[in-house]
Amino acid sequence: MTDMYDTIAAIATGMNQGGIGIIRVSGSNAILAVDKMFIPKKKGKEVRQLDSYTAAYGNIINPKDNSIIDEVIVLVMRAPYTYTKEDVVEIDCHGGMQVMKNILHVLINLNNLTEVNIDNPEYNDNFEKNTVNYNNIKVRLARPGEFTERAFLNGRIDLSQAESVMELISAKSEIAAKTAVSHLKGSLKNKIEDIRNELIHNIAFIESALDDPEHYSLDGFTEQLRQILESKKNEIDNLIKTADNGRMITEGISTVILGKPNAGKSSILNVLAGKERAIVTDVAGTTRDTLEEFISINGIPLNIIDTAGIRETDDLVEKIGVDKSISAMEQADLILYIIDSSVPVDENDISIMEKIKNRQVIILSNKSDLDSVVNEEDIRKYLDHKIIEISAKNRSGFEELYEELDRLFFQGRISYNDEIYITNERHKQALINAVNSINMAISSIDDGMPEDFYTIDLMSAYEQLGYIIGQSVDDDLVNTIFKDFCMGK
Ligand SMILES: Nc1nc2c(ncn2[C@@H]2O[C@H](COP(=O)(O)OP(=O)(O)OP(=O)(O)O)[C@@H](O)[C@H]2O)c(=O)[nH]1
Ligand SMILES: [Mg+2]
Repeated sequence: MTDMYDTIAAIATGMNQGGIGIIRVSGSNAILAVDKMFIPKKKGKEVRQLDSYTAAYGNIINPKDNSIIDEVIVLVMRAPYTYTKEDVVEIDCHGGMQVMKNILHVLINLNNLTEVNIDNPEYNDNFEKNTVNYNNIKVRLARPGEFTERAFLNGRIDLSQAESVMELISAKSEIAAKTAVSHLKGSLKNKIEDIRNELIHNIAFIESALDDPEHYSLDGFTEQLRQILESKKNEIDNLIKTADNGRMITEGISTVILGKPNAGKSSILNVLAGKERAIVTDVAGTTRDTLEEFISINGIPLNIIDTAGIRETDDLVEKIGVDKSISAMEQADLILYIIDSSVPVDENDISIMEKIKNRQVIILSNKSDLDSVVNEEDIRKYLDHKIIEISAKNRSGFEELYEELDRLFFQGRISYNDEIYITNERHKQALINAVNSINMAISSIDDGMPEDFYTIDLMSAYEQLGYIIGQSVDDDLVNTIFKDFCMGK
């Protein structure tokens, strides 16, 4: 990365109207660049004079015409104890978009200014500024994710931690945020490093023994190595197994509301979402298209999909809707199957129940406020999942649904404790490749192959694991990862 030494700047607080806005500047010119355009209210509070992690109050001016752009607070953080390990200055201004753009514009054009206007009365007060050499102070606009990329390239964090910054920013639920923070703190990195250390230790031992058979003996070593490899393989396999939960944590548990027309699916979505999200009418076939809503119930992230009621139909549009319902059902982690308990189970119900019997299902027997004509036996012929009586109209029975969700996903499938979750497809693939390489090494041991034969596979497992934390990854990969970040991060 040839532009690694440029000083970079960006609006860090997003492109929206807020109470305050922060412009972040990082690199060797950061302090002098902001110094050039900042007039402190108090003498001695020039940016260049500030200690690390101290702030000063004053005006940002355009040095070209001395006009005041905004009243700000600047915060100086000196290398190496900063986000990027470089000098960082943050300008804390009045959040307006135009103001932030103006400050950024001046920053990245500082180098085009010939001389600082020394006729500025503010500068005269602050005559020291005239003795500072501001030549060649260049700042350019940061690329998305470039601050975090520098934190990685400067070795402050590994790649898995850098990626978790992105996860944290986009976390849609408490549990997703917690997982991202655990990655940020290095939980995954530490785990991967432990496994890699074990591998490299054994590779080194084999290499030494082959080079120097007099001092290192490989007698009995392969049996021992085989055991170690089995145990490391299990550890990696366990990580891979968390990927499903990891995906549910970050994207939400994909939950489809399924049932025949008029069962009350959209009414239930509205209760769950706490707002009138979907149209509800007594016309069977109201919902024509799938509709998604992200909600969090007791911290459990659910991506809820309301669907068109499933029935045999000749209506072309409704048919497309029904096909979409079925395909959403096929991809779902969880199905909420809605039965209208006020009308008998019919062939539409039976066809749905047959489709979902081997899936993760909670049966909601809706309209419990009306007289029920559906017996438990009518359902039990097809499904043996939990049945909960609810009424979308009276909003009753939902507590029991929430408890069931809790039971399924916290105590059952998602045991949410200090476990590390794989939330990233790239990490999962690297883990799978590492397991494959370890498996090859194990079969070579079983086939009695010479040691130098399987060190190649062990080395490849070591490298694959290295990709997760960003060891020997190429620039293209680094660029791809950081380009999905937002500006200013
Ligand atoms: N009495 C009673 N009526 C309900 C209840 N839930 C829904 N309804 C009514 O049932 C009708 C259908 O509700 P919807 O929520 O539109 O049903 P749906 O399953 O989404 O129907 P489609 O979109 O047509 O497949 C509406 O008139 C609702 O007011 C309930 O718990 N009790
Ligand atoms: Mg509907």
